[in-house]
Amino acid sequence: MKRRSFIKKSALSALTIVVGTDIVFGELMPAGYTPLALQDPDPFKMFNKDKEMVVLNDRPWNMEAQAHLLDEKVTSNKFMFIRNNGKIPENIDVKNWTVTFDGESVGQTKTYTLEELKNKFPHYSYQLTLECGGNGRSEFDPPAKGNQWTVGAVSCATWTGVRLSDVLKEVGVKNNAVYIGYHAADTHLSGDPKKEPISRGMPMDKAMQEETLLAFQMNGKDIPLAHGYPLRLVAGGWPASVSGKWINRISVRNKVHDGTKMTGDAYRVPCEPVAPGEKVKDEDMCIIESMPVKSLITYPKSGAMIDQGKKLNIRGHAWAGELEVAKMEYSIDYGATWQVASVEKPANRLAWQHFSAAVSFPKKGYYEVWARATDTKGISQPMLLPGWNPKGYLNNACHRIAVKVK
Ligand SMILES: Nc1nc2c(c(=O)[nH]1)N[C@H]1C(S)=C(S)[C@@H](COP(=O)(O)O)O[C@H]1N2
Ligand SMILES: [Mo]
Repeated sequence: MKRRSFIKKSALSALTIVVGTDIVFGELMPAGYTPLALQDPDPFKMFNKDKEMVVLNDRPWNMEAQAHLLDEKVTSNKFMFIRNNGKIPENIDVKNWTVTFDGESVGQTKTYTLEELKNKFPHYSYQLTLECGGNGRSEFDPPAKGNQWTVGAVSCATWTGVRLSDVLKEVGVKNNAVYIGYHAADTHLSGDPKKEPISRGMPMDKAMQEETLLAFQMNGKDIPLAHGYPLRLVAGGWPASVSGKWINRISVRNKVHDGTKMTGDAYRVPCEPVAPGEKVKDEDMCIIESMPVKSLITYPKSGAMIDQGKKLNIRGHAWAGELEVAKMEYSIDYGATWQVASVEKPANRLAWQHFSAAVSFPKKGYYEVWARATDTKGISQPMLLPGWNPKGYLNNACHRIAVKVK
């Protein structure tokens, strides 16, 4: 008779920890068998996310918040959206993590360990707004391919690290430097080691801004794995795709970086407005830089009820890419008239700003509260959709919540 082999005791106790409870009959589990609990991992547990986060894709992992989950002034990990283009790196050896500076326009090619970076350069902390270029994509018509983000692919956490500019000054940058391009440790879904899931970058002047960090902490702790542990670029106010996670190489380029997702329709929009669905020539596409003015009502949750005669206190955040938000307004009549809301100064440049208002309603019934931010150049959010583009980027339409007065 063929003997069945069973799982080893040590392996069983490790499994128990992962599953989070006793595995009854665990000693009868065949050796080499993967319990279903591990075959289908719980992303909320795995990434330490709130149960109300919404999973848009599991290959790669993409997850967004709902507006009311983003009510905190500084976003905690539990509510931070995840946008991955490839597979999250595994078995990170933080002691031996290095980042190499190279490229046509680097003064000298140089490699730093994480410890060297931390010890050599001063540390800075900033609250930085990171919004995926595709946030709001789900509303475009004709629809755009890609994750159907609604409103929740935005965050503003506190990031701590060294200034990219300090490191670039030490390695040296030639006069003909135009762009930096990042390379990272995540792997392509195809498994092909030669393919990078994403390798984007930024022009030198953005790279040299004092708020552009090579960060090793988020909200005062090690960066969570899904958000780029142990080292990520953070460039607030620009599409978050510029903020490379799991960074291990930065190239100083003598031309616009041409890595994966720098060309074609990726993170590029028509330089001039086009009709919805129109084909756009490659040379008429421009790389997205500063993100447009936008806001989000984070309290109350859409569907709120209030008694007649009472005021409804609303609040939320507003941001404007490289600019500041100068004015915040709300409307309860579908944009026919607008009332001013109060808006705070940002904690630092490129941090989102908090707004609030006490809203009165004339009588019982159904209302919508629409919020609209205006930046320091006088540009306001569009009430409904902004210009269409092939990949559905930059939807900064006014956020809206439903309210019933009873
Ligand atoms: N290495 C690497 N960096 C990356 C990505 C990625 O897939 N791999 N995704 C980018 C995109 S498109 C976005 S919107 C942000 C998302 O950051 P988050 O997952 O920490 O919220 O990371 C950017 N940095
Ligand atoms: Mo993104």
